[in-house]
Amino acid sequence: MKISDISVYVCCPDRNFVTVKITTDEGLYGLGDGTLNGRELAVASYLENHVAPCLIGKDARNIEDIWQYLYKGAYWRKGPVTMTAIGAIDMALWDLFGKYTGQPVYQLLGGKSRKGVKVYAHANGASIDEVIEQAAGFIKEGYKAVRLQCSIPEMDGTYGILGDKKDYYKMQGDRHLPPEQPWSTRKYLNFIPSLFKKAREVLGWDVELVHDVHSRLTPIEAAKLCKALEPYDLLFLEDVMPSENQAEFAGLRPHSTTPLAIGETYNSIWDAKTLIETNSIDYIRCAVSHFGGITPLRRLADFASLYHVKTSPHGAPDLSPIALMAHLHFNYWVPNFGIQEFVGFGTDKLNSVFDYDIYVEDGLMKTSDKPGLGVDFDFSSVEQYPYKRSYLPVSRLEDGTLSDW
Ligand code: GCO
Ligand code: MG
Repeated sequence: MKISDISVYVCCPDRNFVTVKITTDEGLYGLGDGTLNGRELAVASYLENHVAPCLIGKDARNIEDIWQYLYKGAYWRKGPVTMTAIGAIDMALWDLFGKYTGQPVYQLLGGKSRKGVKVYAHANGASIDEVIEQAAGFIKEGYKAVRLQCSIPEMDGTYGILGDKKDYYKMQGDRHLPPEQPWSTRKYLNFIPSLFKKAREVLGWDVELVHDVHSRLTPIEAAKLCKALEPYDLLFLEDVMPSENQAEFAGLRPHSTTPLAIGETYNSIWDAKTLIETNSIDYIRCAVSHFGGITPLRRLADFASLYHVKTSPHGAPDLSPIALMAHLHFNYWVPNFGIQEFVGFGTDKLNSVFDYDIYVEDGLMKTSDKPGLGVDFDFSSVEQYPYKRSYLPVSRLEDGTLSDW
């Protein structure tokens, strides 16, 4: 089964997505997600100009060798652009191998370890009442876990809830440049415990609650928040501070039993190694696309399992349904699975472009037994919904200083 063509498709059915199609001489094709929010064309170019030419003629079944070839063979290792490109190729190869063998990918990984994949939904709102009302709706639908994000009073903008504003592009203005949002750590820290206090009062204690800090705190502020939220028993607190300095996380642990999650921006096991082996985190959130594919994610999960760290892959709307399907297969199998982030089924436009086989039943995500990843793509969407430049927002403190995302 030799690779005969690799094509890259960039389209924008309400958001930009980069899709890789690997075709073989037997006429089969596999799909991979190469979307890197705000830097989509860099990955597309890396794939088209630097990766595709090297892979034509290679045996598509040699997934591991192709991964090593693209990682070790490039000399310039790691980095989000490189690893997202490798991730897209790796996903497409697993999809292909599934189609070639007639097996769903979870079966090739070692089979199902569970009935379904537990997910957490997103409740986002402009006020505490709005957030809690949304969360209550999810619980009624059967969800067992919900992430709560709320706008901070007296702070313009919508911290943590931008992704759900459907006119995402409008916020970026006519020139499509990064929107700017104000940030005040003091206002945030003064407010956020009251969200969780009210949530427990109204929603009770059965539901698992999550919150994402988006790396905005210093170590001492992070310790303060972990302690303040401890009474509300979170499943985890995500990205409580930036992690370039992995060693800093160990210092947080003695302050609080609030579990910690991190990893959505990581693209190599080296980004997580110290955090894991010093028992500094509880959940590792690396994504199949940005981490270089299913192949390295397996190695990460096995390593994490030695330290009781569970997986919780990133599942924001800027990962395409191809990555979502890859996560679903991975999560069905991975022994130390924790929970999957899930933001819902996307807009009508998105669903007209991607045909993906998932459903959620009693808070568990499931798929049927289609070979490969169980996802297809409308290749004409590139003309119908062409790429639109887009950026994540930028944060500034109230005095104008640029702050962490
Ligand atoms: C999450 C993420 C997203 C990211 C986005 C960046 O946990 O879902 O933090 O909100 O900001 O995926 O591209
Ligand atoms: Mg996050």
